[in-house]
Amino acid sequence: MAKPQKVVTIQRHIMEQQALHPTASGDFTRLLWDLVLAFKMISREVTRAGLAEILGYAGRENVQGEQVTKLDEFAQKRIFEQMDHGGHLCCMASEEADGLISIPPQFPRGKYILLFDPLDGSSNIEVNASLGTIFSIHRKRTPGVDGTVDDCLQRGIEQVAAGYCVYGSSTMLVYTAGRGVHGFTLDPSLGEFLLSHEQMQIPSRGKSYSLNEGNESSWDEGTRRYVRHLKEKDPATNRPYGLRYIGTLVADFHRILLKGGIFLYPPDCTDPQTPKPKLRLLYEVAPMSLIAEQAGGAATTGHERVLDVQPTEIHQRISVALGSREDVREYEDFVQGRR
Ligand code: AFP
Repeated sequence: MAKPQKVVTIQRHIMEQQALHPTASGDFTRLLWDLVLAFKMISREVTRAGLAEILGYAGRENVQGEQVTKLDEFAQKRIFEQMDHGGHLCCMASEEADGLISIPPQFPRGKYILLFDPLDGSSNIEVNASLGTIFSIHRKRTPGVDGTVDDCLQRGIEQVAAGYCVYGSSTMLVYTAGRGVHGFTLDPSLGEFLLSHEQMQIPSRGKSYSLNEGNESSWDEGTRRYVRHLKEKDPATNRPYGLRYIGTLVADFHRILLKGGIFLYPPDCTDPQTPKPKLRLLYEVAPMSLIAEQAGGAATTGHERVLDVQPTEIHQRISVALGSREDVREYEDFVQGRR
Protein backbone atom coordinates (compact mmCIF):
# COMPACT_ATOMS: atom_id res chain seq x y z
CA MET A 1 0.00 0.00 0.00
CA ALA A 2 1.28 3.48 -0.87
CA LYS A 3 2.57 5.35 2.18
CA PRO A 4 0.24 8.25 3.03
CA GLN A 5 1.85 11.59 2.22
CA LYS A 6 2.56 14.03 5.00
CA VAL A 7 0.40 17.11 4.33
CA VAL A 8 1.93 20.31 5.67
CA THR A 9 -0.05 23.54 5.66
CA ILE A 10 1.76 26.84 5.42
CA GLN A 11 0.69 27.69 8.97
CA ARG A 12 2.34 24.58 10.31
CA HIS A 13 5.44 25.16 8.22
CA ILE A 14 5.80 28.75 9.45
CA MET A 15 5.35 27.57 13.06
CA GLU A 16 7.97 24.88 12.61
CA GLN A 17 10.35 27.51 11.25
CA GLN A 18 9.60 29.72 14.25
CA ALA A 19 10.46 26.86 16.60
CA LEU A 20 14.00 26.93 15.16
CA HIS A 21 14.37 30.38 16.78
CA PRO A 22 13.71 29.77 20.51
CA THR A 23 13.76 33.52 21.29
CA ALA A 24 11.22 34.45 18.59
CA SER A 25 8.20 36.37 19.91
CA GLY A 26 5.81 35.01 17.30
CA ASP A 27 5.28 38.46 15.73
CA PHE A 28 6.87 37.47 12.48
CA THR A 29 4.84 34.26 12.32
CA ARG A 30 1.59 36.18 12.81
CA LEU A 31 2.65 38.73 10.21
CA LEU A 32 3.10 35.96 7.63
CA TRP A 33 -0.26 34.41 8.55
CA ASP A 34 -2.00 37.73 7.97
CA LEU A 35 -0.29 38.12 4.61
CA VAL A 36 -1.28 34.61 3.58
CA LEU A 37 -4.93 35.44 4.18
CA ALA A 38 -4.63 38.53 1.97
CA PHE A 39 -3.13 36.37 -0.80
CA LYS A 40 -6.03 33.93 -0.59
CA MET A 41 -8.47 36.82 -0.97
CA ILE A 42 -6.58 38.25 -3.96
CA SER A 43 -6.37 34.79 -5.53
CA ARG A 44 -10.13 34.38 -5.22
CA GLU A 45 -10.69 37.76 -6.85
CA VAL A 46 -8.19 37.09 -9.65
CA THR A 47 -10.02 33.92 -10.66
CA ARG A 48 -13.21 35.98 -10.91
CA ALA A 49 -11.55 38.71 -13.02
CA GLY A 50 -13.03 37.45 -16.28
CA LEU A 51 -16.49 37.83 -14.79
CA ALA A 52 -16.03 41.59 -14.54
CA GLU A 53 -17.46 41.92 -18.05
CA ILE A 54 -20.55 40.01 -17.06
CA LEU A 55 -21.01 41.50 -13.60
CA GLY A 56 -19.98 45.02 -14.60
CA TYR A 57 -16.75 46.71 -15.74
CA ALA A 58 -14.13 47.51 -13.17
CA GLY A 59 -14.31 51.11 -12.07
CA ARG A 60 -18.06 51.29 -12.82
CA GLU A 61 -21.13 49.98 -11.13
CA ASN A 62 -22.01 46.32 -11.54
CA VAL A 63 -25.53 45.05 -12.20
CA GLN A 64 -26.31 45.07 -8.50
CA GLY A 65 -25.45 48.77 -8.40
CA GLU A 66 -22.23 48.09 -6.45
CA GLN A 67 -18.98 49.80 -7.31
CA VAL A 68 -16.55 47.34 -8.96
CA THR A 69 -12.97 47.96 -7.95
CA LYS A 70 -10.10 47.46 -10.37
CA LEU A 71 -8.15 44.34 -9.52
CA ASP A 72 -4.90 46.15 -8.76
CA GLU A 73 -6.70 48.60 -6.49
CA PHE A 74 -8.47 45.69 -4.84
CA ALA A 75 -5.14 43.94 -4.17
CA GLN A 76 -3.62 47.12 -2.74
CA LYS A 77 -6.59 47.74 -0.43
CA ARG A 78 -6.79 44.06 0.61
CA ILE A 79 -3.16 43.92 1.70
CA PHE A 80 -3.29 47.30 3.44
CA GLU A 81 -6.46 46.52 5.37
CA GLN A 82 -5.22 43.06 6.27
CA MET A 83 -1.88 44.32 7.53
CA ASP A 84 -2.60 47.72 9.11
CA HIS A 85 -3.96 46.63 12.50
CA GLY A 86 -2.07 43.45 13.49
CA GLY A 87 0.58 45.33 15.48
CA HIS A 88 3.45 43.72 13.52
CA LEU A 89 4.23 46.61 11.16
CA CYS A 90 5.47 50.17 11.67
CA CYS A 91 4.90 51.23 8.04
CA MET A 92 4.45 49.91 4.51
CA ALA A 93 5.34 50.96 0.97
CA SER A 94 3.78 49.75 -2.24
CA GLU A 95 3.99 50.18 -5.97
CA GLU A 96 0.46 51.55 -5.85
CA ALA A 97 1.17 54.34 -3.34
CA ASP A 98 3.32 57.44 -3.87
CA GLY A 99 5.03 57.69 -0.50
CA LEU A 100 5.33 55.90 2.80
CA ILE A 101 2.13 54.17 3.99
CA SER A 102 1.67 54.89 7.68
CA ILE A 103 -0.13 52.68 10.15
CA PRO A 104 -3.39 54.42 11.14
CA PRO A 105 -2.98 56.15 14.53
CA GLN A 106 -5.60 53.99 16.30
CA PHE A 107 -3.59 50.78 15.72
CA PRO A 108 -0.44 49.51 17.50
CA ARG A 109 2.96 49.70 15.78
CA GLY A 110 5.32 46.77 15.38
CA LYS A 111 8.94 46.21 14.46
CA TYR A 112 8.63 45.20 10.79
CA ILE A 113 8.32 47.03 7.46
CA LEU A 114 6.34 45.57 4.57
CA LEU A 115 7.18 46.52 0.97
CA PHE A 116 4.96 45.08 -1.74
CA ASP A 117 3.79 45.06 -5.32
CA PRO A 118 0.12 44.12 -4.88
CA LEU A 119 -0.58 43.01 -8.44
CA ASP A 120 2.46 42.45 -10.60
CA GLY A 121 1.77 42.09 -14.32
CA SER A 122 -1.49 43.99 -14.13
CA SER A 123 -1.42 44.67 -17.87
CA ASN A 124 -1.98 40.90 -18.24
CA ILE A 125 -5.31 40.96 -16.39
CA GLU A 126 -7.51 41.28 -19.43
CA VAL A 127 -5.74 38.49 -21.35
CA ASN A 128 -6.08 35.93 -18.57
CA ALA A 129 -2.32 35.43 -18.17
CA SER A 130 -0.55 34.84 -14.85
CA LEU A 131 -0.36 37.65 -12.31
CA GLY A 132 1.43 37.88 -8.99
CA THR A 133 2.01 39.66 -5.70
CA ILE A 134 5.53 40.30 -4.42
CA PHE A 135 6.54 41.12 -0.83
CA SER A 136 9.63 42.03 1.10
CA ILE A 137 9.98 42.37 4.88
CA HIS A 138 12.59 44.36 6.78
CA ARG A 139 13.16 44.98 10.46
CA LYS A 140 12.79 48.53 11.79
CA ARG A 141 16.15 50.20 12.33
CA THR A 142 15.35 53.80 13.27
CA PRO A 143 14.34 54.90 16.79
CA GLY A 144 10.71 55.73 17.61
CA VAL A 145 7.54 53.76 17.04
CA ASP A 146 6.60 55.00 13.56
CA GLY A 147 8.35 53.64 10.50
CA THR A 148 10.22 56.10 8.29
CA VAL A 149 11.39 56.23 4.68
CA ASP A 150 14.82 55.38 6.03
CA ASP A 151 13.44 52.09 7.40
CA CYS A 152 12.34 51.20 3.86
CA LEU A 153 15.68 52.08 2.29
CA GLN A 154 17.59 48.99 3.38
CA ARG A 155 19.76 46.78 1.21
CA GLY A 156 18.27 43.57 -0.12
CA ILE A 157 20.67 41.51 1.97
CA GLU A 158 18.98 42.94 5.09
CA GLN A 159 15.55 41.50 4.21
CA VAL A 160 14.09 39.32 6.96
CA ALA A 161 11.89 37.54 4.43
CA ALA A 162 10.73 37.82 0.84
CA GLY A 163 8.30 36.00 -1.36
CA TYR A 164 5.64 36.07 -3.98
CA CYS A 165 2.32 34.59 -4.83
CA VAL A 166 1.75 33.56 -8.44
CA TYR A 167 -1.85 33.41 -9.65
CA GLY A 168 -1.44 30.94 -12.49
CA SER A 169 -3.03 27.65 -13.45
CA SER A 170 -2.89 27.16 -9.69
CA THR A 171 -2.05 29.71 -7.03
CA MET A 172 1.35 29.20 -5.48
CA LEU A 173 3.13 31.00 -2.69
CA VAL A 174 6.92 30.93 -2.59
CA TYR A 175 8.88 32.46 0.28
CA THR A 176 12.17 32.56 2.04
CA ALA A 177 12.93 33.65 5.58
CA GLY A 178 16.63 33.04 5.12
CA ARG A 179 16.59 29.25 5.45
CA GLY A 180 15.98 28.18 1.88
CA VAL A 181 13.01 28.68 -0.40
CA HIS A 182 9.71 26.85 0.04
CA GLY A 183 6.68 26.67 -2.23
CA PHE A 184 3.04 26.07 -1.28
CA THR A 185 0.15 25.37 -3.62
CA LEU A 186 -3.31 26.64 -2.76
CA ASP A 187 -5.94 23.93 -2.53
CA PRO A 188 -9.05 26.01 -3.27
CA SER A 189 -11.40 23.40 -1.86
CA LEU A 190 -9.59 23.43 1.51
CA GLY A 191 -8.66 27.11 1.33
CA GLU A 192 -5.18 26.09 2.47
CA PHE A 193 -1.69 26.54 1.05
CA LEU A 194 -0.03 23.11 1.18
CA LEU A 195 3.70 22.51 1.05
CA SER A 196 4.41 21.29 -2.48
CA HIS A 197 8.02 22.37 -3.09
CA GLU A 198 10.42 22.07 -0.16
CA GLN A 199 13.92 23.61 -0.31
CA MET A 200 13.64 24.75 -3.93
CA GLN A 201 16.89 24.91 -5.90
CA ILE A 202 17.44 26.70 -9.22
CA PRO A 203 19.41 24.47 -11.61
CA SER A 204 22.92 25.92 -11.91
CA ARG A 205 22.39 26.40 -15.65
CA GLY A 206 19.23 26.59 -17.73
CA LYS A 207 18.35 26.52 -21.37
CA SER A 208 15.93 29.38 -21.72
CA TYR A 209 16.04 33.16 -21.38
CA SER A 210 13.31 35.62 -20.58
CA LEU A 211 13.29 39.27 -21.66
CA ASN A 212 11.38 41.69 -23.82
CA GLU A 213 13.18 41.23 -27.17
CA GLY A 214 11.19 44.09 -28.65
CA ASN A 215 13.45 46.48 -26.74
CA GLU A 216 16.66 45.29 -28.42
CA SER A 217 17.41 48.64 -30.07
CA SER A 218 17.68 50.27 -26.64
CA TRP A 219 19.88 47.65 -24.94
CA ASP A 220 23.49 48.21 -23.98
CA GLU A 221 26.12 46.53 -26.17
CA GLY A 222 26.95 43.81 -23.59
CA THR A 223 23.32 42.66 -23.37
CA ARG A 224 23.01 42.66 -27.15
CA ARG A 225 26.13 40.47 -27.53
CA TYR A 226 24.99 38.16 -24.73
CA VAL A 227 21.56 37.54 -26.23
CA ARG A 228 23.11 36.98 -29.65
CA HIS A 229 25.40 34.39 -27.99
CA LEU A 230 22.38 32.60 -26.47
CA LYS A 231 20.83 32.29 -29.94
CA GLU A 232 23.90 30.73 -31.55
CA LYS A 233 23.78 27.03 -32.23
CA ASP A 234 26.06 24.97 -29.97
CA PRO A 235 24.47 21.70 -28.76
CA ALA A 236 27.31 21.17 -26.24
CA THR A 237 26.12 24.21 -24.26
CA ASN A 238 22.40 23.68 -24.98
CA ARG A 239 22.32 26.64 -27.33
CA PRO A 240 20.28 28.09 -28.84
CA TYR A 241 18.38 28.84 -25.65
CA GLY A 242 14.58 29.01 -25.90
CA LEU A 243 12.80 32.30 -25.29
CA ARG A 244 9.98 32.43 -22.73
CA TYR A 245 8.42 35.76 -21.78
CA ILE A 246 5.06 36.49 -20.25
CA GLY A 247 5.60 40.08 -19.07
CA THR A 248 4.75 39.34 -15.44
CA LEU A 249 7.98 39.22 -13.45
CA VAL A 250 6.52 36.77 -10.93
CA ALA A 251 5.49 34.29 -13.62
CA ASP A 252 8.68 34.65 -15.65
CA PHE A 253 10.83 34.24 -12.54
CA HIS A 254 8.76 31.33 -11.22
CA ARG A 255 9.49 29.39 -14.38
CA ILE A 256 13.21 30.04 -13.95
CA LEU A 257 13.13 29.03 -10.29
CA LEU A 258 11.74 25.65 -11.33
CA LYS A 259 13.50 25.06 -14.65
CA GLY A 260 16.60 27.25 -14.60
CA GLY A 261 17.64 29.94 -17.07
CA ILE A 262 17.93 33.70 -16.89
CA PHE A 263 15.50 36.62 -16.59
CA LEU A 264 16.76 39.98 -17.83
CA TYR A 265 15.46 43.50 -17.75
CA PRO A 266 18.35 45.69 -18.91
CA PRO A 267 18.08 49.50 -18.84
CA ASP A 268 16.89 51.53 -21.79
CA CYS A 269 20.18 52.94 -23.11
CA THR A 270 18.72 55.10 -25.88
CA ASP A 271 20.68 57.90 -24.21
CA PRO A 272 23.84 56.08 -23.03
CA GLN A 273 24.55 58.93 -20.59
CA THR A 274 21.32 58.25 -18.68
CA PRO A 275 20.35 54.55 -18.82
CA LYS A 276 16.75 54.07 -17.69
CA PRO A 277 15.95 50.82 -15.88
CA LYS A 278 12.30 49.79 -15.53
CA LEU A 279 11.79 47.36 -12.65
CA ARG A 280 11.53 48.59 -9.07
CA LEU A 281 14.27 47.70 -6.64
CA LEU A 282 12.49 47.48 -3.29
CA TYR A 283 9.38 45.46 -4.07
CA GLU A 284 10.25 43.68 -7.32
CA VAL A 285 13.95 43.09 -7.85
CA ALA A 286 15.32 42.83 -4.27
CA PRO A 287 12.80 40.19 -3.06
CA MET A 288 13.24 38.11 -6.23
CA SER A 289 17.01 38.39 -5.82
CA LEU A 290 16.89 37.10 -2.25
CA ILE A 291 14.79 34.15 -3.38
CA ALA A 292 17.18 33.49 -6.28
CA GLU A 293 20.21 33.46 -3.99
CA GLN A 294 18.48 31.37 -1.32
CA ALA A 295 17.69 28.83 -4.03
CA GLY A 296 21.33 28.66 -5.13
CA GLY A 297 20.98 31.13 -8.00
CA ALA A 298 22.27 34.67 -8.47
CA ALA A 299 21.08 38.20 -9.20
CA THR A 300 23.10 41.07 -10.65
CA THR A 301 22.65 44.55 -12.03
CA GLY A 302 25.27 43.53 -14.59
CA HIS A 303 27.94 45.22 -12.51
CA GLU A 304 26.97 44.58 -8.90
CA ARG A 305 25.18 42.01 -6.74
CA VAL A 306 21.59 43.27 -6.43
CA LEU A 307 21.38 42.47 -2.72
CA ASP A 308 24.29 44.86 -2.00
CA VAL A 309 22.69 47.88 -3.68
CA GLN A 310 21.89 50.68 -1.24
CA PRO A 311 18.47 52.12 -2.15
CA THR A 312 18.08 55.89 -2.16
CA GLU A 313 14.34 56.19 -2.83
CA ILE A 314 11.24 54.06 -2.36
CA HIS A 315 10.35 53.73 -6.03
CA GLN A 316 13.91 53.38 -7.29
CA ARG A 317 14.32 51.45 -10.54
CA ILE A 318 17.16 49.08 -11.31
CA SER A 319 18.39 46.83 -14.09
CA VAL A 320 18.54 43.14 -13.33
CA ALA A 321 19.62 39.70 -14.53
CA LEU A 322 18.66 36.82 -12.25
CA GLY A 323 18.30 33.09 -12.28
CA SER A 324 20.74 30.19 -12.72
CA ARG A 325 24.14 30.97 -11.20
CA GLU A 326 26.23 30.09 -14.25
CA ASP A 327 23.96 31.95 -16.65
CA VAL A 328 24.07 35.09 -14.51
CA ARG A 329 27.87 34.93 -14.22
CA GLU A 330 28.13 34.57 -18.00
CA TYR A 331 25.90 37.62 -18.49
CA GLU A 332 28.20 39.63 -16.21
CA ASP A 333 31.18 38.53 -18.32
CA PHE A 334 29.52 39.98 -21.41
CA VAL A 335 28.37 43.20 -19.78
CA GLN A 336 31.70 43.82 -18.09
CA GLY A 337 33.62 43.20 -21.32
CA ARG A 338 35.41 39.97 -20.34
CA ARG A 339 33.80 38.23 -23.30
P1 AFP B 1 2.70 45.78 -15.17
O1 AFP B 1 2.33 45.41 -13.74
O2 AFP B 1 2.48 47.22 -15.48
O3 AFP B 1 2.10 44.87 -16.18
O4 AFP B 1 4.30 45.61 -15.26
C1 AFP B 1 4.87 44.38 -15.04
C2 AFP B 1 6.35 44.52 -14.87
O5 AFP B 1 6.65 45.46 -13.86
C3 AFP B 1 7.01 43.18 -14.55
O6 AFP B 1 6.19 42.30 -13.86
C4 AFP B 1 7.40 42.65 -15.90
O7 AFP B 1 8.54 41.83 -15.83
C5 AFP B 1 7.68 43.90 -16.68
O8 AFP B 1 6.95 44.95 -16.07
C6 AFP B 1 7.25 43.78 -18.10
O9 AFP B 1 7.64 44.90 -18.79
P2 AFP B 1 7.48 45.02 -20.40
O10 AFP B 1 6.02 45.10 -20.67
O11 AFP B 1 8.21 46.30 -20.71
O12 AFP B 1 8.14 43.84 -21.03
